[in-house]
Amino acid sequence: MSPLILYTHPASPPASSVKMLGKLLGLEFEERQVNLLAMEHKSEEFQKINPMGTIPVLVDGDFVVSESHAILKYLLESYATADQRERLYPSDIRVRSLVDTCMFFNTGVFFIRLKVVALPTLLEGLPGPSARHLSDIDLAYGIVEEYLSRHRFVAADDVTLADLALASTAAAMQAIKKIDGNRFPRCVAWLERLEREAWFREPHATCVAAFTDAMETFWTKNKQL
Ligand SMILES: N[C@@H](CCC(=O)N[C@@H](CS)C(=O)NCC(=O)O)C(=O)O
Repeated sequence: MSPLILYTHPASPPASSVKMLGKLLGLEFEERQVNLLAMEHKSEEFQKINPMGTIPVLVDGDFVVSESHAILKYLLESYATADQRERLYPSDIRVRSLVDTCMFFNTGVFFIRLKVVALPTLLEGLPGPSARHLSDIDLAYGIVEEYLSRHRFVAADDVTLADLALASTAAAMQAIKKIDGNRFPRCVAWLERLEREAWFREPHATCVAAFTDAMETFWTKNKQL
């Protein structure tokens, strides 16, 4: 069997969610680091692999899939046991719809609130988040808090793919705006609960350290421009 190739970056939350699932399922990835600062993801060569010019991208033999949420589902359907599949992406259509709701929220709203700060910081000299960025992030934490008021995890009482996606974003987001435990106590408790899981810890720690370092380094540099 050819190795699973993952185009990735250490500071990428969506790539981190894929690595978490890899750990949960016992999969090994051959990692290919993409230099975002050198705009490698927009090169002709990379865009042949992923026309969106984003990471992560998974290559499984002659099949290529991009978009972390699609990758999570692909890996689960292809490599998980029936029990793992049922737990992480339940077949009950209503539970599954809640998982999808959270994943679409992550891709369309939550992660975007991180990306609109991160990319201009790295590439356009943004010296720090604006008041609007910060209030938008708080609004998004409020939505996650509401999801967590309904279940122990974001979409169900057990971990699902939605937790991998949202928690990867939330963890890196702490570098931009910490979760206020008085306003969003369930969010804080949820992240702490996940941090106790071995499959979560290593990808989480690597991503948070790299993302925090990149933001702080560039904000310092950009303030001097
Ligand atoms: N919704 C996508 C987001 C992917 C994404 O935006 N990744 C970032 C790195 S964390 C990226 O490649 N940014 C480059 C760009 O958008 O130009 C996913 O979950 O895969």
